[in-house]
Amino acid sequence: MPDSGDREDRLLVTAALPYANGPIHIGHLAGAYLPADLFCRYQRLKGRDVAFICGSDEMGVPIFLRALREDRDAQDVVDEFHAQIEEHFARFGMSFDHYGRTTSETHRETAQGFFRALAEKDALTLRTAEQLYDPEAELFLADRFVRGTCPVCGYDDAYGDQCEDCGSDLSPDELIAPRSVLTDAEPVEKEATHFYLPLDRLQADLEAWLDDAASDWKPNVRGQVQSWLGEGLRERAITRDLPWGVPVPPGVAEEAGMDPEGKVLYVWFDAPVGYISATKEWGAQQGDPERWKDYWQRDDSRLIHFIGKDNIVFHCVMFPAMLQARGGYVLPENVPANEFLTIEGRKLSTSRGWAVWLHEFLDDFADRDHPADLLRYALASTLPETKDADFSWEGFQNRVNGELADVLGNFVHRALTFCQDYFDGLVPPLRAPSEEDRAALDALAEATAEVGRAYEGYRMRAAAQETMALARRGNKYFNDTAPWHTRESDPQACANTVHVSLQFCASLSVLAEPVLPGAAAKLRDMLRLDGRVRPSTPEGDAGDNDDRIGWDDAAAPILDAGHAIGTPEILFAKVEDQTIQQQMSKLGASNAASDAAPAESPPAKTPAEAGYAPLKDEIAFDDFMDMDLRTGRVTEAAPVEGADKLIRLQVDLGFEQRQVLAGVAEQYSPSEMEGRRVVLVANLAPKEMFGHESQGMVLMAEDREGRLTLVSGEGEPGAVVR
Ligand code: B3M
Ligand code: ZN
Repeated sequence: MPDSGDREDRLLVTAALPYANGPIHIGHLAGAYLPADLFCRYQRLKGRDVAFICGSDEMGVPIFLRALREDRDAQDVVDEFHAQIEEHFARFGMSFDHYGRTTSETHRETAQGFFRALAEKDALTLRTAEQLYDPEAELFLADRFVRGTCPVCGYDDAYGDQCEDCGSDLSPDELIAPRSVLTDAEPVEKEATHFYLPLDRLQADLEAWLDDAASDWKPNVRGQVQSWLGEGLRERAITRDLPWGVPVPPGVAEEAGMDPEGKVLYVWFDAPVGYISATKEWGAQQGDPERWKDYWQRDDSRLIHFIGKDNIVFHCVMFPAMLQARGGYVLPENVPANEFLTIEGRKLSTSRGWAVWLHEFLDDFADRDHPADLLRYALASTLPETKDADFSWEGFQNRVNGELADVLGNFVHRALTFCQDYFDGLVPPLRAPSEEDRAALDALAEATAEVGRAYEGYRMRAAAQETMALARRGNKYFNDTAPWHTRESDPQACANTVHVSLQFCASLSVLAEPVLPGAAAKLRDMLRLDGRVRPSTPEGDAGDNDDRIGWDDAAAPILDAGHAIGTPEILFAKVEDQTIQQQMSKLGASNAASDAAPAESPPAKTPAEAGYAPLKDEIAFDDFMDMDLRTGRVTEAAPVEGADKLIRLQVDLGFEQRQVLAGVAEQYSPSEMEGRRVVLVANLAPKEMFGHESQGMVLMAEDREGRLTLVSGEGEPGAVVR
C-alpha cells in the first residue's frame, strides 16, 4: 500500500453508518451508499488517494428497543445485522476501504478519548434538568424511547431527538403529547444530570466555517443548516441514562461530580466519531497505526460525508462543532445529502413491508450476470439528489431493457461481432478518417470530461446518464456509417467504423466502471483489456506511479490497431414482465426483516397489521375534554421562510384571531388554504417556530400512504368540537 503522506488529493469519504438493527433496503442505497461508492470508484480511477470509510452504528435506542422486544442481548442483535449488512454491501459492490463497527474496542477508546479531550478542554457543560421518565419501565426516555407530535411540522410520530419528517432536531421535552415507546405510558418529569455540548457557544465558530465551506453545498442542505443557525443553536445533551452505549469515560463523570452509573454517550456523539475509529482500524490493518492522521489531521485532506437528509443536522452542525471544539481535525468539504426514495409512489415503510430489500433483490436476480449492476444503474439514474424520487419496478425494467440491454449491450455486441466476423478479431487500422469518424472520436473526450464533472459535482444521475449517452452516441455512429454497406463499397470506411466503435467500447469500459463494475469488467475481458485498467476498488491501488489505464485515458483511443479482442457475449439479459409482476406482488407482503409481524402474517386483525396506525391506549372522557377543539376559518395564509413544510395561517375563531404554523405546505398552497374551514386545538401552549409564534395546531388526517388531508371544521368559527 503506497504511503499516503506524499500523495496529493487525499480524499476521506464517509457514508452514514447504518443502524445494525435491520438489513439494507434501496432507500438506504439511494440516500447515501450508492452515491458514495460511485464517487469513490471515480476518484480511484482518477488515481487519487481515497479512504472510503463506513461501518455499523451499533449503539442507540433503536437497537436496544429491538433487543428488548425480542428478549435478546443488544450485542446479539448487532452481531447478526452487522454481519448481514457487511455481506449485502459487498455483494452490491460497495468498495469500502474499511467497514467498521461501533462496538469495537478501537471505537470505544476513540469515542471515550474524544469525549475526555473535550471535557479536559472545558468544552462541555454539566447540567441537571428535568427529563422525561417512564415510571413503568423505570427508564429515562431519551431519543427514540419517546415519540410524539413534532412541534415544528405537526408530524405525530416524531422521535425525541429528531423529526424524521421535517428533519428538525428536537429534545424529548419539546414533543407535543409525548408517549413512551416502551410502555406507551405518559412520561413524568424526573431530574437527571448530563454533559451538554454547548452548541450555542460554538455557533460563531461554526458559522465562520460554514459561511465559506457551505457556499457550494446543495441548496437543500445549505437551506436546512441556515435555518437552524437562524433559529439559534441550543446546547444538546451528549450523555444518556441507557443500559446500552459507549460508557462515559472513567473518571470524567467523577471529576465533574456526576454519578457515572448507567451513563453512556449519546449515540449521535459517538457514531460520527465512528468514522475516525474505523479509519484508525483501517490504518492499523495496513500496518500503519498512525496512518489515520494523514486523513483526519491534515488540512490538505478532503473530507466528504455522504448521508440522507435526515442526518444533515448531525453532519453539518453537531459533528463539525465537536471537531472544531476538539481542534486539529479536518472539517467536511461537502455533505451532499440526498432526499428520500419512494417506492411505486408510496413512502418506503419497513414496518408495512413497503420496501425492496437489497439481499432479496440480489437473491432474486442471482441467475443473471452481475445482478448488482442492474440495481446500481436503475437507482443511479433516479437518485433523489435534489428532491424525493420514486423507484418503480416498471422503471427498473425500462432502464435494464431499454438502456443497459438495448443501448449499451447492443452497441458493444455489434461492434465486437463485426470485428470478429470481418477483421479476424483484430482492431483494424484507422486510415483517412472521415469527418464523422473524427467527430465520433472527439465525443470520447467530451464524454470523459462531462461525466467526470458530474461525479466531481456529486451529480450521480447525470454521470450515469451521460455515460449511457456515450453508448447511445456510439450506436448512432455505427448506424450512420452503416459498416454492413461499406464492407463491400468502401472497406477502409468499414474498418474505420469498427476501429472507432471499438475505441468507444474501450472508453466505456472505463467510464461505466463506477456504476457498472461487473459489466465493465466483463467488457474489458471481451476486449482483452483485463488487468490493463486501474482498479476502482481498494485492492491493487498502486499509488501515484500507476501507469495503468485511468479515467483520463478514456478521452482518447485506448486500443492499438492489431490488438486482438476476445469473443463477444451478451452483457445484459432482459427482464421479463413476469419477473416484474413477482416483485410487485412482494411489496407490502414481505416483512423480510422489518420489526413487524412474522413472515406468514395472519389475516389482518389489528389496524397495525392492516397498515393503519395502531390505536392508542384507551383514555377517560375527561382526558378528552381537557382538549379544547374549535372550528375556525383561515383568513390569511403565507409561506414560512426556511421551513418548506410549513404555512403560516391566520385563523378566525369568531371571538379572536389566531396565528398557527401548520405542516401542510406539501399538500396545500397558501392560496388553497385561504377560506378553508379547519379544526384547531385551541388550548395548546404557544410555540415559537422559525421566528413566529404558533398559537395552536390544525388537525390533519394521515392515511396509510402518509398522505395528509385537513380535517374540515364546518359551522360557525369558534364552535366547540365535541
Ligand atoms: N446510524 C443512520 C440513520 O440515521 C445513522 C447514521 C449515523 S452516521 C454517523 O439512518
Ligand atoms: Zn417535524
